[in-house]
Amino acid sequence: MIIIGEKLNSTIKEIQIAIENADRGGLASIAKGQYAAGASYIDINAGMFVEDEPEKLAWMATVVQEATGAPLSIDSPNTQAIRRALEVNTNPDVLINSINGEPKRFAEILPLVVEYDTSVIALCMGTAGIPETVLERMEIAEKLVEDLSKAGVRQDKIFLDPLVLPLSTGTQNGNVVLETIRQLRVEFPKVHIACGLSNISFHLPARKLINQAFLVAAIYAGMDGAILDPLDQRLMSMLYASEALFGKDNHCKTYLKKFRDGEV
Ligand code: THG
Repeated sequence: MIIIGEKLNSTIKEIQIAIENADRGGLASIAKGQYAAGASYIDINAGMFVEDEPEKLAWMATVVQEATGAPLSIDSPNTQAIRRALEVNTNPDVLINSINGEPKRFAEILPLVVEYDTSVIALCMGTAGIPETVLERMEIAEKLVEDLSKAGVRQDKIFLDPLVLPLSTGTQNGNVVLETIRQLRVEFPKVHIACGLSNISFHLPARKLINQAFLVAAIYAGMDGAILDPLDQRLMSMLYASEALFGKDNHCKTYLKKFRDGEV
């Protein structure tokens, strides 16, 4: 499972304050914690700083790299901010979060993917926003994979994000995303599938419980990446148990190791 650590996001108040105060130590310790807890990528997001986003995101990239050397997931709607973060990035393994089927966004981000030889999260949405149906998401995913492949992006550098809508706004929203994952896995065996977990539980109590149940089902459906909080030990335990259960952990090696290390 490719884990993208979500904690360094300016929508979290504590992180926003740490960025405002240029608190290197604070950010560095959360980055180190996530990396030690098994994150493959550290997501950085400075979206709350609309005007200063490019500068803040580049600063976050520098701090995280100096603290951990970890691969970054550069999370921004702002092309200039992504470019600034890529300019200071030193790890050849880097993920742009994200591109989508909207022609303007696609045309802006693709040159960065190619120039910096990055991996990229491709959202299953186009100009009309997040589609209601599985079929519409599949059609967008097909075009994204085709267009990225034509530009020379290898399939194992593409992460399709089926996009998660809250259960609180639609009873079938869980089924829609799980069925999208299942069909994506059949159609694109070599492409990664990753999504953020927490949208599913928006506006519900005991959110972590719903997020955990969703994680198990999504792994079963074929998801092999997730944007989550790797410092949440219960969630990570559920992840290791699920990978063992669904035949993704040879001889339960990872599960056993995590148990011995006291992480499960
Ligand atoms: N897909 C892609 N990128 C994304 C998302 C996605 N980036 C943003 C978001 N969704 C994923 N990142 C976060 C970051 C923080 C929180 C939720 C999603 C968050 N954190 C709280 C905290 O840590 O204090 C609470 C965590 C919790 O509920 O346990 O809310 O879907 N491509």
